[in-house]
Amino acid sequence: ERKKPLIVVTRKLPDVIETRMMELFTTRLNPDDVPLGRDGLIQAVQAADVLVPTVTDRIDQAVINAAGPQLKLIANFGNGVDHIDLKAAKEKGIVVTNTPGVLTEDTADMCMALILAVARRITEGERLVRSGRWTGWSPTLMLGSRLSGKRLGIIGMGRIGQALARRAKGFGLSIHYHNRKQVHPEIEAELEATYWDSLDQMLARMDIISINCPRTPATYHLLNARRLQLLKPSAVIVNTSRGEVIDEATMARMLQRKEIAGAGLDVFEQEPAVDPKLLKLDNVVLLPHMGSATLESRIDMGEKVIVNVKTFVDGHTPPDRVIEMMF
Ligand code: 8YV
Repeated sequence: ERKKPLIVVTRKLPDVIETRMMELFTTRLNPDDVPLGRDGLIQAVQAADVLVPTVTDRIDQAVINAAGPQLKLIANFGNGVDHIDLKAAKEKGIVVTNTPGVLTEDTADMCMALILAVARRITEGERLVRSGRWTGWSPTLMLGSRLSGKRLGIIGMGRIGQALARRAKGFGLSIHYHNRKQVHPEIEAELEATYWDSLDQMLARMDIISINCPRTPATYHLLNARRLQLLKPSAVIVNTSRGEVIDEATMARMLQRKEIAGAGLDVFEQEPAVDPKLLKLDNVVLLPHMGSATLESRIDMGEKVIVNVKTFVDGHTPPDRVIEMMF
């Protein structure tokens, strides 16, 4: 009789998902939710037939090389797979899957929340009230900037970018975007979105920039020093994608010098470390990578993982196979 495949899950997942996985497969969970670390990860890939990692597991070439021949599937819990060396996995015949589609709306909500929070100084105002230093209403207290009538430039017009555009339209923002290719004319018409083939030209004209592209070799430091300097000093940046898409140190310096007006950041280059300059600034809103952090998204993501694992274990091609990340 063939041995049942071992599924190793690297982090604590919602209870319903863990219970279901235990019913369906021989599953090794991580109830303490302490990240496995490099050694733990290497042990995991030596034992597992299927690994279920998250964004906090750096699965680089060395980890892939350390994997035993039984490891055939990496079913990522999450959309972005930039923490996985896809090339090394492919060379070893390991299939990689992700969880697209189910976190779109929640992540777009978070983009919108960050845009509002920065423009209307929501967290700054909250800090003032909690500090006990609020002395009462004044005509000039905490003046932010109006959203309606402003221009939003979306970098990466995939599912999340489009979901953000729908929301932003409702707030009276005009929608602009840069993408590797123009989206379908019907979608463009629905969103009343203007396509910019030139990212540089778009950057120079926007009031708000939102990063909604994956982190790929092509998008590493896409907003580098040169491009950040193209922004208007009144511009605001929002990032719910990956920290590495922006040169964080340069952005922090420019925010400090008011060369960029503000930023709403859910992701950072060296999570959980944040550029210390950012921590001191009132014109930035900082969140701990919680774009898709709703119970509903987490359960849907877990269900996607289960379908991918089950389909693969049953001998078929899993629905969410990732060949490469595109931008
Ligand atoms: C997750 C994310 O929280 O899906 C992604 O790419 O960044 C988030 O939804 C995290 O990656 C889970 O691994």
